[in-house]
Amino acid sequence: MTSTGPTDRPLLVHCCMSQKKPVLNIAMIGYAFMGKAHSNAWRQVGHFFDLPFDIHLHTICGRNKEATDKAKEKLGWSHSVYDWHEVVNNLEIDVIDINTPNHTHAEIAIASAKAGKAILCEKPLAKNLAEAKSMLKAVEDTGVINMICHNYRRVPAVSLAKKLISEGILGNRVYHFHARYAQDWLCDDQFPMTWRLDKDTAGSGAHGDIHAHIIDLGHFLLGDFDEIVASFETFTKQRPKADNPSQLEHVTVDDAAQMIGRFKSGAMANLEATRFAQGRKNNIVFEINGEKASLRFNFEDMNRLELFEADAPKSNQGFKSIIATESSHPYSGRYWPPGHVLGYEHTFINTIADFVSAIESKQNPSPSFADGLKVQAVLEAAEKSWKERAWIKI
Ligand code: SOE
Repeated sequence: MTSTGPTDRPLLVHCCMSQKKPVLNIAMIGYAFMGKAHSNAWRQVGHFFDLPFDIHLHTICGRNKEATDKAKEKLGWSHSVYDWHEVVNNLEIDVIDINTPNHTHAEIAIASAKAGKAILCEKPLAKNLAEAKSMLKAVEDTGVINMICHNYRRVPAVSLAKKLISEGILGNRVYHFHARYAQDWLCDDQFPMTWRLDKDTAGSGAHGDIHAHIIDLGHFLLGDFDEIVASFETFTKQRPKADNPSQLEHVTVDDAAQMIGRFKSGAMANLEATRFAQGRKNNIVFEINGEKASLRFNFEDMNRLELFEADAPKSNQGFKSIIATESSHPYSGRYWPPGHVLGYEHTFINTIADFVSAIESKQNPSPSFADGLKVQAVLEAAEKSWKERAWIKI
């Protein structure tokens, strides 16, 4: 018996009573940090969400045979291949999950779209705006389901902030969005060169890697930016070569980025991303100040959302701390009873759960490639601003 698969291609469905749901065959390209996080999410998602498909970790793909074969065993994939064209051209594969260095996103995503695959792509969407536009055109021309993995939207406390904002908790006017994404893994000037420090492979440094996340959170929580001005810095200009530490190589991307500006709503924006904040391992903080309330989030305490309401009685007014683990809070009820806190890995499980639901409903999830393009437009406007030392309209 055959039926149409999740991406409307013929799918051989084994007729046996135990298999009540069609199988969604996943191929993942890349096996490093994000490959590990995504593999865990693909393995776990069906344990916590009622999905319309059985998820099969079909094939993992990487250029290094030994490392890819090891990742296949360790991360729970059925097959391993060493050329991404094999999974894109494999008719059994329904989904391509792209976790590769930024310069390969466009070529792989465009080929995957033409092959009719649903696509999940790590951020940033591309190296630059032109590539991002070509990716969006490819998925729009082919109609495949597409998503960019801005996983921090699906921290339950962040999704709760979005829900409260949508319900009007901030009042009619929002005054400030203040956000910072700070890491410290490059403070050691002997840390060797990697692809993330080379403009040809990464496109940019902290800017596209982590500024992208808080730009997306700005879009998610408060809407589009109107105009911005930005500045960048590369604190360590040269680093030891990974394969020959006695030789130095030029760092061709930013170590830190700053951006101020306005949202179309009129709210003021103040963002900063850095890889040089000693002690900040993966610290995302934002505070939103509105007419009626303020919201504050700190990823180092990711289950908590702080809320100040101006109309609360003066006698007990103050920031209250909401632990976003109630079943009524976004995603939280899928896991454990209240108070049993969640972690970084759950943001990927939540993201992939919504991606799989989108494949069934054939309705693009958010953030889609169109949202990823909006981030890319802000990233590029910021680089233009710094180059011209000028304010730029988005
Ligand atoms: C490196 O900065 C990195 O792995 C980012 O690329 C991820 O998006 C972030 O979640 C953790 O840090």
